[in-house]
Amino acid sequence: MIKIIVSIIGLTMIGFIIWWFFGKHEVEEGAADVTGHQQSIDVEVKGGYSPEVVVLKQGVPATLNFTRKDPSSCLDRVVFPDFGINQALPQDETKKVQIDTSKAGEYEWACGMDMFHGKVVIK
Ligand SMILES: [Cu+2]
Repeated sequence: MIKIIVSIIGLTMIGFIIWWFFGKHEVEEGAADVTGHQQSIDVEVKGGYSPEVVVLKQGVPATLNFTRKDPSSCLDRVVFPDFGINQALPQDETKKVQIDTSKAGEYEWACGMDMFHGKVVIK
């Protein structure tokens, strides 16, 4: 009887581990609004980034409007290593981050401690 219980617990844990590593964690994607020769998108910062993936049009100057609604100091900076951007995000203020869209590609951003991540896709 004990053996059966132990096996069931073991299988449940294995199942959980498989789900944790291989399960689909949904990624929210958003495309910037293009108006004339400008594009912009709002990104909410709250326990992560929403949307987490931002799609931009190549060659159109882009602005990401970050608004931090999370009191945690973990998210009080946003860093784009590829663009040399390290922007402070005061709580409940919207900070504009200009992105150079001249080169297509995927560029990651992160919080100041590199714990939360987002991505800009330029195409
Ligand atoms: Cu952090």
